[in-house]
Amino acid sequence: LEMVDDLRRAVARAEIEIAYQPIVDVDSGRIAGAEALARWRRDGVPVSPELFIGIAEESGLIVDLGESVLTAVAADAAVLHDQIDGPFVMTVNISARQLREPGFVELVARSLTAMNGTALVLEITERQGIDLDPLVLDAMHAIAAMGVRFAIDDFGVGFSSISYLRDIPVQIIKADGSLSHAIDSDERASALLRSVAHMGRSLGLEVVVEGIEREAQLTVLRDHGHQLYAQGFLLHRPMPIDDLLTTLRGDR
Ligand code: G
Ligand code: G
Ligand code: MN
Ligand code: NA
Repeated sequence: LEMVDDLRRAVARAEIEIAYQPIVDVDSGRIAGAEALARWRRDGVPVSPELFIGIAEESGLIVDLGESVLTAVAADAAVLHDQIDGPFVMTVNISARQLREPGFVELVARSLTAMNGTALVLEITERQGIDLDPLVLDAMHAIAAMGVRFAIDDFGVGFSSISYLRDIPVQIIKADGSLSHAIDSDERASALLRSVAHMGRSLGLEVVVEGIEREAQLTVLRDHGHQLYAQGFLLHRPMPIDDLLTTLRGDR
């Protein structure tokens, strides 16, 4: 059987699971939020997200998969809001395709209400480029008007990232892991990341640095002098919601 058929069935049966990777405020060391990452086990065997998200995008299934992810995240966020003190931000990856769906703005509105006070960020990647036609921009502005923020994911590896910052309502940059890879060993790498962080700051954006795997990389971020957020295997691996709740209880 084709993988896309199995994936379609898994989405219909709500078998897509969510792993949450905490996002840490570098200065305080505290968890500020988490990124929701879709996970699929096909006959018990985990399928690489790169693979099944790619298949979902090519087949159009990403619309139903994305709805299933947002709905599941909203339910988890409501539980989190009841059990954990203080503000918390859930970030969810979306595909540009979803922004063209007539029902998407309404889906986001419903999900936000269900989240019960937890903040929502939608990550869009510039990897394949986003066509910024009026349909997409109108949807983004309608969603932004609800208080949902947008993040540019994989920032720095695409081809039109800087013009996006001018043209779309974005409040957060997620610096791609390839930018942080050598910041603890290579002066050019750390200068480049510093420049991205300064640019974000001068545009009034929050900056999340991805791919932090070593203490020495975190030290570079701490020495940066401005508020940054970090995400990476050194800090926390993606985890099930129950583990996230346990981790947050220890963190607050
Ligand atoms: O979980 P992992 O880091 O392997 O994710 C691989 C890729 O899949 C990343 O680019 C991530 O943004 C993407 N991804 C994970 N979950 C989702 C999702 O729910 N929707 C979309 N559109 N992309 C996702
Ligand atoms: O494209 P996006 O940024 O959404 O991808 C998120 C993916 O990055 C997730 O699949 C997650 O598992 C992965 N990831 C998170 N932290 C690290 C890290 O420190 N190193 C590497 N190599 N991957 C990471
Ligand atoms: Mn992401
Ligand atoms: Na990224």
